[in-house]
Amino acid sequence: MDNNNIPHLIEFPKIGKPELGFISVAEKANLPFVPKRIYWTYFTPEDVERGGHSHFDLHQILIAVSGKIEVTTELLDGQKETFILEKPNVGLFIPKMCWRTMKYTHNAVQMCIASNEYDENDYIRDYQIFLGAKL
Ligand code: T46
Repeated sequence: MDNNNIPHLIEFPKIGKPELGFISVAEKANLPFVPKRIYWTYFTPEDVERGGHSHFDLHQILIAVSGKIEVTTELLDGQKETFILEKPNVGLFIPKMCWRTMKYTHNAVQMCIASNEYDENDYIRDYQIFLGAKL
């Protein structure tokens, strides 16, 4: 299976040193797709679970630029995984047709690098419809 069909972590360069701080960079050379949108999620109460959907066509990379995010993923073949994001230089690649949920610490800021513009028609928000979908 192509690596771009399964959720996986991407480590971005971490430039700097503890005495000065760090900078991480996402650019063409280390991204699996050309981004068309970037958005960020913040101040999510700790008892709220976000996500609960899949996308027909969208690829994404989630990065906890601050705080900690627990992400669960499920592919159509039933493969389930849980990822903890808590390093600002590490992102989670989420392919299209992947069900996901996210839980956040209150200080978490989730940056999402997305392969397409926002399109509500690209969402599958019903789990049973997701399970019945064919690739
Ligand atoms: C995803 C996970 C990881 C917009 O109007 N424009 C946008 O670009 C986005 C992302 C959202 N919205 C509206 C649509 C909904 O009314 O904001 C509301 C919440 O969006 P959503 O249900 O997608 O929120 P999350 O946090 O559950 O999911 C978000 C992404 O939207 C989604 O693509 O995979 O983060």
